[in-house]
Amino acid sequence: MPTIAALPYPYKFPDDPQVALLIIDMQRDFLEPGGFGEALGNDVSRLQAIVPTVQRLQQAFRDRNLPIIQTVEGHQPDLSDCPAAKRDRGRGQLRIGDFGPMGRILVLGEPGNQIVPELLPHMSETVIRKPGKGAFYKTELEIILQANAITHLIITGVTTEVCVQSTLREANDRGYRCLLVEDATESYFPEFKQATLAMVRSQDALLGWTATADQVLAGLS
Ligand code: TIU
Repeated sequence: MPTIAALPYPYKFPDDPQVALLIIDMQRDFLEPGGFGEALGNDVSRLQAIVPTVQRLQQAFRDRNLPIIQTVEGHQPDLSDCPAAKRDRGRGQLRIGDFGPMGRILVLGEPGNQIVPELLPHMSETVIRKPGKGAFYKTELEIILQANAITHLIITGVTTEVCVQSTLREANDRGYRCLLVEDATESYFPEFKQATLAMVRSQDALLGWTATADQVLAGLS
């Protein structure tokens, strides 16, 4: 049985691997200046560092013909799927739907809403567009996972304590076994990333497992 040397104990998946790579919101809005992340007052530069690591995992899954699902956080141009409570939040100059340096902030199809060039999906790969932080909320993700008999999720992306953790918790409640890749996720706040990793694997993997990308790659091959 394939096994990844994870914390708090080894992560095993079935002999016929029903494992998918989930890449959360690696979009320009969060990784580049001028997007939603910066509009919220964050220094976005630290998120760039994980791109090569996510890319290595993406290539490994492609090489093995294993499923890869990416998500993008964004709203319809008329903002009909953006609750007032989300749009109103914060005290910055730019809000969701406003025109910024990369087009309208957090609106689907705008330049800032594109996945970073290094991680662009192939035509055959799934991209889930989501209006919330969790990737299961008002999306087709669960139907796609069920249709492909996927039971195990290797989770990467940004930001660790917001969309990544929301998605991991949603997935765990739905019965998926989640492993969060330590060096393929990042936060604007290093301490929040560390806290998330600790809480995911606490209580003997109550929410999930964590491992490095190298450990995941060693377990896959
Ligand atoms: N602000 C922040 O840290 N994150 C988000 O708003 N969305 C995601 O995490 N993708």
